Amino acid sequence: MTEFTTNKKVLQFVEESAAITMPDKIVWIDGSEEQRAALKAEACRTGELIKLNEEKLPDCYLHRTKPNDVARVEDRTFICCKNEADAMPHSIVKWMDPQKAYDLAYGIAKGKMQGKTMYVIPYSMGVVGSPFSKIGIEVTDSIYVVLNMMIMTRVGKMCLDALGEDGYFIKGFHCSCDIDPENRYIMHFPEDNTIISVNSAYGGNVLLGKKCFALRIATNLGKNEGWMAEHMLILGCKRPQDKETKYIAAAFPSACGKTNLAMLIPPEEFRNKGYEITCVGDDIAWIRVGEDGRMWAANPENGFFGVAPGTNESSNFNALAATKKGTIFTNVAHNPADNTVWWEKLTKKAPDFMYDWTGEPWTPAMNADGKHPAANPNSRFTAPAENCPCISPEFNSKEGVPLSAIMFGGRRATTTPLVYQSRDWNHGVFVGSIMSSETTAAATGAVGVLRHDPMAMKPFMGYSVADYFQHWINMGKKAEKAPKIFNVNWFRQDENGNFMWPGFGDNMRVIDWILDRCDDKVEAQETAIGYLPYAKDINISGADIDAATLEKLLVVDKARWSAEADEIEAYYNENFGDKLPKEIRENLATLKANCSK
Ligand code: GTP
Ligand code: SPV
Ligand code: MN
Repeated sequence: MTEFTTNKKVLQFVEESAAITMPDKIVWIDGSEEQRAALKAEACRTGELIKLNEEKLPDCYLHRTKPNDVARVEDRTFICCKNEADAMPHSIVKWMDPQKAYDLAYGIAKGKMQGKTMYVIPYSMGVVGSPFSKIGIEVTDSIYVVLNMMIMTRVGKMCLDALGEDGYFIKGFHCSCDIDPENRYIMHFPEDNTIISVNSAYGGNVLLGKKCFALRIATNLGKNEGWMAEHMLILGCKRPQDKETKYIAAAFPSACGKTNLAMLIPPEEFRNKGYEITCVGDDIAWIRVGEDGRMWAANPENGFFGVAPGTNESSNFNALAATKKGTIFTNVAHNPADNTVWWEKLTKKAPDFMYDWTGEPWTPAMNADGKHPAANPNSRFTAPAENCPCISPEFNSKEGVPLSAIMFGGRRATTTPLVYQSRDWNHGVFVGSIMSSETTAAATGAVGVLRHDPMAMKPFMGYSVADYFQHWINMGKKAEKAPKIFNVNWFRQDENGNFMWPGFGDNMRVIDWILDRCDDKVEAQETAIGYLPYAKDINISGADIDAATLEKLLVVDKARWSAEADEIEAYYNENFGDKLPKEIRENLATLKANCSK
């Protein structure tokens, strides 16, 4: 049937998918530049892509999705395993019986590729040939998906070669169908290593290597095989006082600053001393315990699917630089004056006339009330990792990088201090488990609502949350030299709703303290929630913050924490009951006792 592979399971999956969707033809994606160029030309012809200014943005394109299809749909995302208890309690992502799910999804997709082409994308998450690498095959009717996958993953025949005759792979079935939000389903079958996505053509719903595979399916693989799949950036930090680059992985919920932290440019004073941050990954980390007892992390992706609004030369110079060539923009505004793109805060002043993300004429006056931005708040760029000026020299390392620290962090206007360190690994797991964050535009639904989001993984765990906590505890036992665990909060607000911490590049000042703690080079104050810095040990010289504000950011308000602990207890009881690991329960008891002292 094809010269690409003789792997019977791959061929069978492609045949079965075609039997359901009935495409006019099937095209295998070989990863070649010729094929990619032809697909881009085809997408421009149909209007799926708009070619942008070749001088200013070479090889860059704009794509608009349907207005009903602009973000992940958590309430339509399902884990489909035989026993409901293996997926639950989960409260955001839902459970569905596998057979029911297959019938439903294949029923919806029946005949939906008639008159269309079905593309077969062989791809690898992770460097092909590395111990981290896992192969996926995605079938799709969308050229946009193909071109995005070619940026976000490693695509081509070498993936089929790596599979050989009998290797296992993750099946991804995507069919755009009618982009009908009422019949949109994102389904995961961890027992069959299968993903099905119907009626969407947006980002995390359809680039199946990303959240669906590298997190929801991979958490299951990791649980069974003894590793971890996490919603984490990975950065390298070189400091003048250290012999080697140190690595940190950090879990923040969607649109809470991973891409920004991963590509951080240190403040001038630090740069002059020789501080440097390099980016290994901005969204997903796969973590294994090495023979040396350390945890080693690798980024399974090959590009960045980053939030556009807010990205500019001063907030994230490196991300912006990464979007200057070979990039696909989704749902940003189009500036016809020079055929480029724009989004909120790209420049201080918006161009006088543009087409907004839906393609309608737009002027700045139309957004006087802030309710009609030119770019969708969840508009994105898909940029090749190799474009990023600060990409880590270890980006393609087969072993990954050894972690010194893990950070958790969310958007918390109150309560959570700028930074604190957990007392030990299990306490760190507790700290991750109690994360809450205000919701963002990255998923459909209300924005700014505080919700529990353990380890920033609530929408991405492929199995029961309590078992996932247990897996974290087990991994800590396995790693003799496990990283130290910290919690950060860049988003504390004052009485007037202004952010108190300058954030962005200035987050270097917190990382500096974290790495000093990892080396036992700085004292800390023991508090009810863990170790906090003494204000004098956070270097704020040259930063736009005064000493009094920093002091406020480092206060542990016991009354607030006591209320928080009660709320956490209710949340645990309601969701996990007896399944909650005892180590987590013990740490909750300690927090409660500390707050009442
Ligand atoms: P996903 O790609 O959805 O997983 O998002 P992300 O976690 O990579 O978030 P990203 O870095 O794209 O940042 C999202 C938003 O948070 C942007 O609007 C940023 O401007 C803002 N942001 C990032 N870092 C900081 C910070 O340190 N302080 C403040 N106040 N805002 C920040
Ligand atoms: C996120 O929402 O965390 C993202 C974007 O990284 S998406 O791929 O759509 O999930
Ligand atoms: Mn993300």
